[in-house]
Amino acid sequence: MWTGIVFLAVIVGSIAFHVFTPWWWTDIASNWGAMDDTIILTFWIGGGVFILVCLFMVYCIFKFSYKENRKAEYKPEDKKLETRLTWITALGVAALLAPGLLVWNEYIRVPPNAINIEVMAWQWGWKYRLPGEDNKLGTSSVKNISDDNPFGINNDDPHGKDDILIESSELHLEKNRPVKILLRSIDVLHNFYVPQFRAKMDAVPGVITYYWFEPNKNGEYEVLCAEYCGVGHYAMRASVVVQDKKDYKKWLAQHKTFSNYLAEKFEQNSLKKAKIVKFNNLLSNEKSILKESN
Ligand SMILES: [Cu+2]
Repeated sequence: MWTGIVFLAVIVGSIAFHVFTPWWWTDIASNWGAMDDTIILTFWIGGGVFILVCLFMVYCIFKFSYKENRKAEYKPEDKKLETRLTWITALGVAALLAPGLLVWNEYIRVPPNAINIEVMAWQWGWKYRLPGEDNKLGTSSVKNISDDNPFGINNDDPHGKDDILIESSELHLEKNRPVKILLRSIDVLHNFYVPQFRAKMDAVPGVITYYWFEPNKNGEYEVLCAEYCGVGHYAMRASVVVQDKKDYKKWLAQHKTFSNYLAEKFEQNSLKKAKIVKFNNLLSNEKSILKESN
Protein backbone atom coordinates (compact mmCIF):
# COMPACT_ATOMS: atom_id res chain seq x y z
CA MET A 1 0.00 0.00 0.00
CA TRP A 2 2.85 2.36 0.88
CA THR A 3 4.30 2.00 -2.62
CA GLY A 4 1.00 3.20 -4.07
CA ILE A 5 0.95 6.21 -1.78
CA VAL A 6 4.56 7.08 -2.75
CA PHE A 7 3.56 6.93 -6.43
CA LEU A 8 0.61 9.24 -5.78
CA ALA A 9 2.95 11.67 -3.97
CA VAL A 10 5.29 11.63 -6.98
CA ILE A 11 2.42 12.60 -9.32
CA VAL A 12 1.10 15.39 -7.09
CA GLY A 13 4.65 16.64 -6.36
CA SER A 14 5.61 16.72 -10.06
CA ILE A 15 2.50 18.70 -11.05
CA ALA A 16 2.95 21.11 -8.13
CA PHE A 17 6.61 21.65 -9.04
CA HIS A 18 5.69 22.33 -12.66
CA VAL A 19 3.04 24.87 -11.67
CA PHE A 20 4.96 26.63 -8.88
CA THR A 21 8.49 26.29 -10.32
CA PRO A 22 10.85 29.22 -9.74
CA TRP A 23 12.49 28.44 -13.11
CA TRP A 24 10.65 29.42 -16.22
CA TRP A 25 11.77 30.82 -19.58
CA THR A 26 12.55 34.53 -19.99
CA ASP A 27 10.03 36.85 -21.67
CA ILE A 28 9.99 36.42 -25.42
CA ALA A 29 11.31 39.28 -27.58
CA SER A 30 10.78 37.91 -31.10
CA ASN A 31 8.14 36.51 -33.44
CA TRP A 32 8.80 32.89 -32.40
CA GLY A 33 5.92 32.36 -29.97
CA ALA A 34 5.35 29.10 -31.89
CA MET A 35 8.54 27.70 -30.30
CA ASP A 36 7.01 28.19 -26.85
CA ASP A 37 3.72 26.67 -28.02
CA THR A 38 5.46 23.48 -29.16
CA ILE A 39 7.25 23.17 -25.80
CA ILE A 40 3.95 23.66 -23.97
CA LEU A 41 2.38 20.99 -26.19
CA THR A 42 5.26 18.66 -25.25
CA PHE A 43 4.57 19.38 -21.58
CA TRP A 44 0.89 18.51 -22.05
CA ILE A 45 1.47 15.28 -23.98
CA GLY A 46 4.52 14.14 -21.98
CA GLY A 47 2.94 15.20 -18.68
CA GLY A 48 -0.41 13.59 -19.57
CA VAL A 49 1.23 10.25 -20.40
CA PHE A 50 3.35 10.43 -17.25
CA ILE A 51 0.25 11.00 -15.07
CA LEU A 52 -1.75 8.24 -16.78
CA VAL A 53 1.06 5.68 -16.49
CA CYS A 54 1.66 6.54 -12.83
CA LEU A 55 -2.08 6.39 -12.02
CA PHE A 56 -2.33 3.01 -13.77
CA MET A 57 0.52 1.74 -11.60
CA VAL A 58 -1.18 3.02 -8.44
CA TYR A 59 -4.39 1.29 -9.53
CA CYS A 60 -2.55 -1.98 -10.14
CA ILE A 61 -0.75 -1.81 -6.80
CA PHE A 62 -4.02 -1.46 -4.91
CA LYS A 63 -6.13 -3.76 -7.07
CA PHE A 64 -3.69 -6.64 -7.52
CA SER A 65 -1.78 -6.63 -4.24
CA TYR A 66 -0.96 -10.01 -2.75
CA LYS A 67 -3.86 -12.05 -1.43
CA GLU A 68 -3.70 -15.61 -0.38
CA ASN A 69 -5.34 -18.11 -2.74
CA ARG A 70 -5.34 -15.62 -5.64
CA LYS A 71 -3.62 -16.80 -8.80
CA ALA A 72 -2.11 -14.63 -11.54
CA GLU A 73 -3.43 -15.15 -15.06
CA TYR A 74 -0.78 -16.14 -17.60
CA LYS A 75 -1.26 -14.10 -20.77
CA PRO A 76 1.87 -14.06 -22.93
CA GLU A 77 0.21 -12.37 -25.92
CA ASP A 78 -2.70 -10.04 -26.48
CA LYS A 79 -2.97 -8.98 -30.12
CA LYS A 80 -5.83 -6.55 -29.52
CA LEU A 81 -4.09 -4.76 -26.67
CA GLU A 82 -0.80 -4.57 -28.59
CA THR A 83 -2.49 -3.09 -31.66
CA ARG A 84 -4.23 -0.47 -29.52
CA LEU A 85 -1.07 0.47 -27.67
CA THR A 86 0.91 0.71 -30.93
CA TRP A 87 -1.66 3.10 -32.43
CA ILE A 88 -1.94 5.25 -29.35
CA THR A 89 1.87 5.55 -29.11
CA ALA A 90 2.19 6.32 -32.84
CA LEU A 91 -0.45 9.07 -32.56
CA GLY A 92 1.28 10.50 -29.47
CA VAL A 93 4.67 10.62 -31.20
CA ALA A 94 3.14 12.19 -34.33
CA ALA A 95 1.42 14.83 -32.18
CA LEU A 96 4.79 15.61 -30.58
CA LEU A 97 6.71 15.85 -33.87
CA ALA A 98 4.29 17.31 -36.44
CA PRO A 99 3.91 20.81 -34.92
CA GLY A 100 7.70 21.07 -34.69
CA LEU A 101 8.01 20.33 -38.40
CA LEU A 102 5.45 23.05 -39.23
CA VAL A 103 7.40 25.58 -37.14
CA TRP A 104 10.69 24.47 -38.72
CA ASN A 105 9.20 25.09 -42.15
CA GLU A 106 8.54 28.70 -41.11
CA TYR A 107 11.93 28.98 -39.42
CA ILE A 108 13.88 28.47 -42.64
CA ARG A 109 11.51 30.44 -44.93
CA VAL A 110 13.03 33.89 -44.74
CA PRO A 111 10.81 36.92 -45.52
CA PRO A 112 12.07 38.92 -48.52
CA ASN A 113 12.59 42.14 -46.52
CA ALA A 114 15.00 40.50 -44.04
CA ILE A 115 18.47 41.99 -43.56
CA ASN A 116 21.30 39.52 -44.01
CA ILE A 117 23.63 39.47 -41.03
CA GLU A 118 26.70 37.33 -41.02
CA VAL A 119 27.68 35.99 -37.63
CA MET A 120 31.24 34.71 -37.64
CA ALA A 121 32.10 32.48 -34.72
CA TRP A 122 35.64 31.76 -33.60
CA GLN A 123 37.40 30.34 -30.58
CA TRP A 124 36.24 32.28 -28.58
CA GLY A 125 34.09 35.15 -29.69
CA TRP A 126 31.83 36.64 -32.35
CA LYS A 127 32.24 39.05 -35.25
CA TYR A 128 29.49 40.47 -37.45
CA ARG A 129 29.19 41.62 -41.05
CA LEU A 130 26.27 43.58 -42.45
CA PRO A 131 25.50 44.45 -46.06
CA GLY A 132 26.12 47.99 -47.28
CA GLU A 133 23.88 50.04 -49.54
CA ASP A 134 23.54 47.26 -52.14
CA ASN A 135 21.86 45.09 -49.47
CA LYS A 136 24.07 42.17 -50.45
CA LEU A 137 26.92 40.53 -48.60
CA GLY A 138 30.04 39.83 -50.63
CA THR A 139 31.14 36.22 -50.97
CA SER A 140 33.85 35.02 -48.65
CA SER A 141 36.21 32.17 -47.99
CA VAL A 142 38.35 31.09 -45.05
CA LYS A 143 41.30 30.98 -47.46
CA ASN A 144 41.19 34.81 -47.73
CA ILE A 145 41.35 35.39 -43.98
CA SER A 146 44.37 37.46 -42.96
CA ASP A 147 45.24 40.41 -40.71
CA ASP A 148 44.09 42.73 -43.49
CA ASN A 149 40.91 40.78 -44.18
CA PRO A 150 39.53 39.29 -40.96
CA PHE A 151 36.29 38.11 -42.59
CA GLY A 152 37.95 36.55 -45.62
CA ILE A 153 35.85 38.63 -48.04
CA ASN A 154 36.47 37.94 -51.70
CA ASN A 155 38.44 40.90 -53.05
CA ASP A 156 37.04 40.41 -56.57
CA ASP A 157 33.41 40.55 -55.45
CA PRO A 158 32.04 44.11 -55.82
CA HIS A 159 29.22 43.33 -53.34
CA GLY A 160 31.79 42.91 -50.58
CA LYS A 161 33.34 46.38 -50.81
CA ASP A 162 30.56 48.21 -48.97
CA ASP A 163 29.99 45.45 -46.38
CA ILE A 164 30.01 46.85 -42.86
CA LEU A 165 32.44 45.12 -40.51
CA ILE A 166 31.71 44.93 -36.82
CA GLU A 167 34.71 43.71 -34.91
CA SER A 168 32.99 43.97 -31.56
CA SER A 169 30.88 41.54 -29.60
CA GLU A 170 27.98 43.99 -29.54
CA LEU A 171 25.46 43.70 -32.35
CA HIS A 172 22.56 46.09 -32.85
CA LEU A 173 19.26 45.19 -34.54
CA GLU A 174 16.33 47.23 -35.74
CA LYS A 175 13.04 46.59 -33.97
CA ASN A 176 10.32 44.93 -36.08
CA ARG A 177 12.66 44.29 -38.98
CA PRO A 178 13.31 40.61 -39.78
CA VAL A 179 16.93 39.47 -39.89
CA LYS A 180 18.43 36.48 -41.61
CA ILE A 181 21.32 35.18 -39.54
CA LEU A 182 24.03 33.58 -41.68
CA LEU A 183 26.34 31.52 -39.53
CA ARG A 184 30.01 30.86 -40.20
CA SER A 185 32.67 29.28 -38.05
CA ILE A 186 36.39 29.42 -38.66
CA ASP A 187 37.36 26.59 -36.31
CA VAL A 188 34.92 24.30 -34.50
CA LEU A 189 31.15 23.99 -33.91
CA HIS A 190 29.56 26.98 -32.18
CA ASN A 191 25.92 27.98 -31.74
CA PHE A 192 24.55 31.54 -31.81
CA TYR A 193 21.82 31.75 -29.18
CA VAL A 194 19.81 34.58 -27.67
CA PRO A 195 17.27 33.00 -25.30
CA GLN A 196 14.76 35.87 -25.66
CA PHE A 197 14.59 35.34 -29.44
CA ARG A 198 13.88 31.59 -29.04
CA ALA A 199 16.08 30.99 -32.07
CA LYS A 200 19.41 29.22 -32.38
CA MET A 201 21.47 27.14 -34.74
CA ASP A 202 24.90 25.54 -35.04
CA ALA A 203 27.70 27.35 -36.87
CA VAL A 204 29.52 24.60 -38.76
CA PRO A 205 33.01 25.10 -40.23
CA GLY A 206 32.91 25.00 -44.02
CA VAL A 207 29.13 25.51 -44.30
CA ILE A 208 26.90 28.58 -44.06
CA THR A 209 23.80 27.80 -42.02
CA TYR A 210 20.92 30.21 -41.53
CA TYR A 211 17.67 31.03 -39.76
CA TRP A 212 15.57 34.13 -39.29
CA PHE A 213 13.66 36.02 -36.65
CA GLU A 214 12.10 39.40 -36.04
CA PRO A 215 13.08 41.17 -32.81
CA ASN A 216 10.03 42.98 -31.45
CA LYS A 217 11.06 44.41 -28.08
CA ASN A 218 13.69 47.10 -27.49
CA GLY A 219 16.38 46.16 -25.02
CA GLU A 220 19.75 44.56 -24.50
CA TYR A 221 19.97 40.78 -24.61
CA GLU A 222 22.74 38.33 -23.90
CA VAL A 223 24.25 36.18 -26.63
CA LEU A 224 25.49 32.75 -25.61
CA CYS A 225 27.33 30.02 -27.43
CA ALA A 226 25.12 26.95 -27.09
CA GLU A 227 27.65 24.40 -28.33
CA TYR A 228 30.51 23.33 -26.11
CA CYS A 229 33.50 24.55 -28.12
CA GLY A 230 36.58 24.24 -25.92
CA VAL A 231 38.08 25.67 -22.74
CA GLY A 232 37.07 29.26 -23.57
CA HIS A 233 33.43 28.32 -24.32
CA TYR A 234 32.17 30.22 -21.27
CA ALA A 235 33.75 33.42 -22.61
CA MET A 236 31.59 33.50 -25.74
CA ARG A 237 29.16 35.95 -24.18
CA ALA A 238 28.14 38.98 -26.15
CA SER A 239 25.19 41.31 -26.41
CA VAL A 240 22.48 42.24 -28.87
CA VAL A 241 20.80 45.62 -28.62
CA VAL A 242 17.36 45.98 -30.20
CA GLN A 243 16.45 49.59 -30.92
CA ASP A 244 14.31 51.87 -33.07
CA LYS A 245 15.25 52.56 -36.67
CA LYS A 246 16.75 56.00 -35.96
CA ASP A 247 19.14 54.78 -33.26
CA TYR A 248 20.00 51.72 -35.30
CA LYS A 249 20.98 53.83 -38.31
CA LYS A 250 23.16 55.98 -36.05
CA TRP A 251 24.96 52.92 -34.74
CA LEU A 252 25.38 51.53 -38.24
CA ALA A 253 26.97 54.77 -39.48
CA GLN A 254 29.71 54.46 -36.85
CA HIS A 255 31.21 51.40 -38.48
CA LYS A 256 33.73 50.93 -41.25
CA THR A 257 33.02 49.38 -44.60
CA PHE A 258 35.41 46.81 -46.05
CA SER A 259 36.81 49.47 -48.44
CA ASN A 260 37.48 51.83 -45.50
CA TYR A 261 39.11 49.00 -43.66
CA LEU A 262 41.35 48.10 -46.60
CA ALA A 263 42.37 51.74 -47.11
CA GLU A 264 43.20 52.10 -43.42
CA LYS A 265 45.26 48.92 -43.44
CA PHE A 266 47.07 50.06 -46.57
CA GLU A 267 47.97 53.35 -44.90
CA GLN A 268 49.15 51.58 -41.74
CA ASN A 269 51.24 49.16 -43.78
CA SER A 270 52.87 51.92 -45.84
CA LEU A 271 53.61 53.83 -42.63
CA LYS A 272 55.18 50.69 -41.22
CA LYS A 273 57.23 50.24 -44.40
CA ALA A 274 58.38 53.89 -44.32
CA LYS A 275 59.44 53.44 -40.71
CA ILE A 276 61.45 50.33 -41.57
CA VAL A 277 63.16 52.14 -44.48
CA LYS A 278 63.98 55.07 -42.19
CA PHE A 279 65.35 52.72 -39.55
CA ASN A 280 67.48 50.87 -42.09
CA ASN A 281 68.86 54.17 -43.38
CA LEU A 282 69.75 55.21 -39.85
CA LEU A 283 71.47 51.89 -39.29
CA SER A 284 73.56 52.11 -42.44
CA ASN A 285 74.45 55.74 -41.60
CA GLU A 286 75.67 54.71 -38.19
CA LYS A 287 77.60 51.83 -39.64
CA SER A 288 79.40 54.15 -42.07
CA ILE A 289 80.15 56.62 -39.25
CA LEU A 290 81.60 53.74 -37.19
CA LYS A 291 83.71 52.61 -40.15
CA GLU A 292 85.02 56.13 -40.70
CA SER A 293 85.92 56.56 -37.02
CA ASN A 294 87.80 53.25 -37.11
CU1 LIG B 1 31.43 28.51 -29.12
